[in-house]
Amino acid sequence: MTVATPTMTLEQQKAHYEEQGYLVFPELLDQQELAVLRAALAEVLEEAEGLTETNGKFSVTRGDDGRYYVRRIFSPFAHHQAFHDLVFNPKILDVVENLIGPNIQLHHTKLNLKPPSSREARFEWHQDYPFFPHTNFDLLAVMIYLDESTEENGCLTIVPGSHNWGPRNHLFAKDGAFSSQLEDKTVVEDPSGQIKVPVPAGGMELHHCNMLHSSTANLGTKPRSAIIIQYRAADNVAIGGSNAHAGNGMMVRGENPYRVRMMEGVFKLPGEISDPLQRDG
Ligand SMILES: O=C(O)CCC(=O)C(=O)O
Repeated sequence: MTVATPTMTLEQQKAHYEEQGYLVFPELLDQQELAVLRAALAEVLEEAEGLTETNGKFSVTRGDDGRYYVRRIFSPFAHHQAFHDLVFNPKILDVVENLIGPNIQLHHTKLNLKPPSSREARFEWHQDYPFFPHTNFDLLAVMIYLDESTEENGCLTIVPGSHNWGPRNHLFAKDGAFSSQLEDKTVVEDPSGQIKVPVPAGGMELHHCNMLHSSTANLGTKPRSAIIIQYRAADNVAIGGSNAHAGNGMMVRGENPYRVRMMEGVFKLPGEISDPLQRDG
């Protein structure tokens, strides 16, 4: 795994992102910043106590032990000041600006939780772009880890360089029973091109919208929580998928150019996906 550190120049970070489609910053947040986010998570989760069904704020799943667990908080940005402020954290935006330019908008936020005893809290191989196609590919996911993510508790697996293969067709799950997945799985059959990306608590991984990625269920005993922030260049306009998220289209840095940058191509649109968990990749 290549790890981006403060010793990697901005040029090197950009070159690595363009070639490999991802970057990792194992120590992005300090202990104080991490503690604030973890306290915010605990506070928001208090509201989900006793919940047995998914609602507009929480996606709930039943664990192997029969208990109910939250597996996703939708739009955490709107539910706690600490998550709101994280979206504007200059340490994140400096990295993002170097990759997609000075004018940056929020697309959406989500907070994925992998409770130890849930085989369902996994993600099949997918790319993000097909879930919310845009007029260009300057769209990326920033994952900020609130717990250490390891191979045991379901860290990300990626195919470095796969973002250069362009968007692939997906079979979109229409309800909670299945996870959306790639139509042609042969592209992820060869494990030699895949790497696991463990990240310490407080670290950041980011990946291009066409990066092929997946993650297993949590097979360990420790939870794995990560907040995901999707940013896009301000001249990258959504052309499909679900975009009705809190803060969608909000400028987080720079100025709105009120201009659209279009790419040529033919892309499958996701259509209507009723399950909110499946809608956002
Ligand atoms: O949380 C993970 O391990 C992967 C998340 C992901 O790919 C997604 O939410 O689209």
